[in-house]
Amino acid sequence: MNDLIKKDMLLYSDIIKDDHPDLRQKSLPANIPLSNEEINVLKLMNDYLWNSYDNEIVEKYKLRPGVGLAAPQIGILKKMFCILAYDEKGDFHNYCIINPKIISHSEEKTYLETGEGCLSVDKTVNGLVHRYRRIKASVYLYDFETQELISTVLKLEGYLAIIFQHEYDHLYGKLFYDRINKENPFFIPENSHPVIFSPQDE
Ligand code: K3U
Ligand code: NI
Repeated sequence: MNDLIKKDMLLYSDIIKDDHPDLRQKSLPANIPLSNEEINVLKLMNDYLWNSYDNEIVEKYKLRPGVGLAAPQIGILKKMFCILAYDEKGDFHNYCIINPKIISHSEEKTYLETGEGCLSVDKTVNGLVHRYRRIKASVYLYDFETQELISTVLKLEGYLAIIFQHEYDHLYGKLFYDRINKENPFFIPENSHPVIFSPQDE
């Protein structure tokens, strides 16, 4: 696949940036069952996200933290991504997603008031990204503990739905800033409402 899979840890420098043509390609489906190489890639991506939550590791290796990472961002054009995040209620989620397909979505949209960022985009891009508030997606989920690959339908809403759609876009060569209204970056359609994060206990 490429030399990355021989590594045992991903660094921020392994993540390609938005001037790289691979980030504009459509990815191919992963093998079902996954090959050992594909499992290694998923593990590297998921570990990067876990390391993002460890301040010591972040400092030591100069990682840029993230809540999601897609295979094309490390130059592997396969339909695979990982999500590791707390939702707006404070519940923790970790998914390794393979061959996703959004099968339905709400009419209602949602957005982050602070806008979106991307580990493949070095600059701050001002503007809002409106995405479906609720989505249903058929996916395969990989569980590293049981080594099981299960086929299921994921139902996500709010912040998790935003992260899913951001990562899903990476599989189709799209970047978050492509979706910002060019004339009025802060335009809010009538059917779009912000994600409200509940205050977290100290
Ligand atoms: O949103 C970020 C974040 C980092 C630490 C704590 C909380 C949030 C960083 S940017 C990010 O995680 C991207 C990662 C990407 F692009 F490489 F996949 C994912 C993302 C950010 C914002 C909205 C949706 C998805
Ligand atoms: Ni991104």
